Amino acid sequence: MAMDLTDEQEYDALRMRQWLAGEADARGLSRRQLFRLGAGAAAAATLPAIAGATPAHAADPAPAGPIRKPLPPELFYTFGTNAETRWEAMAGQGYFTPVDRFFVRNHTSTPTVDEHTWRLQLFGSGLRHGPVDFSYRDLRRLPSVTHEALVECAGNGRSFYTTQQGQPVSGTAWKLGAVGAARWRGVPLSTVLHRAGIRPDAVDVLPEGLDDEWVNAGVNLGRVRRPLPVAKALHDVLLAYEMNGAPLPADHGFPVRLIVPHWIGISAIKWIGRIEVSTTPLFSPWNTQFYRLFGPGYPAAGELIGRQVVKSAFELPWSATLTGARTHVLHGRSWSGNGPIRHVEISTDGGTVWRPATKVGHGDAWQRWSYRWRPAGPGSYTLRARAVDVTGAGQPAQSRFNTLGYLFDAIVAHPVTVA
Ligand SMILES: Nc1nc2c(c(=O)[nH]1)N[C@H]1C(S)=C(S)[C@@H](COP(=O)(O)O)O[C@H]1N2
Ligand SMILES: [Mo]
Repeated sequence: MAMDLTDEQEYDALRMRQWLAGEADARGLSRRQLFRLGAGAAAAATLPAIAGATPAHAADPAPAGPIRKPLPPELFYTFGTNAETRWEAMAGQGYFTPVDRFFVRNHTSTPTVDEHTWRLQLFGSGLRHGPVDFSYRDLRRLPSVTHEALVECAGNGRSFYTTQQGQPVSGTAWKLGAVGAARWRGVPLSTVLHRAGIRPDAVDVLPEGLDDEWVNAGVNLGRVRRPLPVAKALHDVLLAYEMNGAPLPADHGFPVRLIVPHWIGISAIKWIGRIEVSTTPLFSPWNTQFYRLFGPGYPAAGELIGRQVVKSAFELPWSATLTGARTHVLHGRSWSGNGPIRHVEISTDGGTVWRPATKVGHGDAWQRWSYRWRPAGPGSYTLRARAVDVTGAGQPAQSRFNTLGYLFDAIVAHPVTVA
């Protein structure tokens, strides 16, 4: 009977019913967006022009210096306001992704926020005694917890829709490097919501960033914000102020960001400034127009994305050259939004023979592995890795197409030359 609103499918179905029953609060949506959502109009009408595997969001003009940290080309591919980790830069690293190579996904640019004047403002119909503020010092004084968690963009792997499956999609043409693992320390969002006097009948929270408003295809969509069901917000979400043992870097949300374990990167609002707490469902373009699955076989209004899918990557350049037909130890990582990885298999012959990789250590964020490979001789090869998670979810040969290219989970064919 009780719905599991940490399950994004149930959450979305409920919200859609509430929407159609006129129970939703639609501030922040234009009348055109409302019309499209309510009428379930053809999803294609809401999409930016199909841009194919373009190197950046077609609609995003890149302002000068959107990212603060250095982006050396041996560590990153850069795409306008975004920077992707090169997987070869993870070779020889430990479990966590060092900040100097952690991917950055900015809608606009990294803002400068002064932690002395910063306030986290909570407000809305879901609070018992009206609006409440927390300073950085207030948060630092509350009991803290540490989570090992990934941040991964929902569009990670998007370019393979085009290069492997021949399907044009729009959005940043990431390979597999829009993901990173870190130790995040901060205050559970539940602690702050309870201190702020959250009402038992609150249903949604809407965290919002302090970065600039985002203009997409000439429409100002306002500040980056995406609702979370109260069930998830009270479950395992963190108001994080530390990343890998140091204060959050500017590009990753200083002074405070959300960490929403297992859910897509857009949930993890950086530079958080305000949280609306509401007794009526909330919507924003980030859960109506973007970060939904549109396309053949999906509902006209699209399907909400919550969790990430299963992926695997080799810690090798794209494409790689290995010297000598001798034994090479290949390293890589696999991960899933459903929980731990059960096993990983490797194919070096185009996907015919699969052999188990050896798991290396364990942790809550991802699974490291290694595989000894002795190529038969010099020549061209494709390496493949596929993982299965604790729920039995694996990696298919083909990923199910959606127009915005989210949730690519298929096995990736990694080109390698043995010289
Ligand atoms: N305020 C704000 N939060 C944000 C974003 C943003 O542009 N502004 N980008 C989101 C997206 S789409 C992703 S994938 C992650 C990326 O986190 P990172 O840049 O720390 O890797 O942040 C999310 N949080
Ligand atoms: Mo993202």
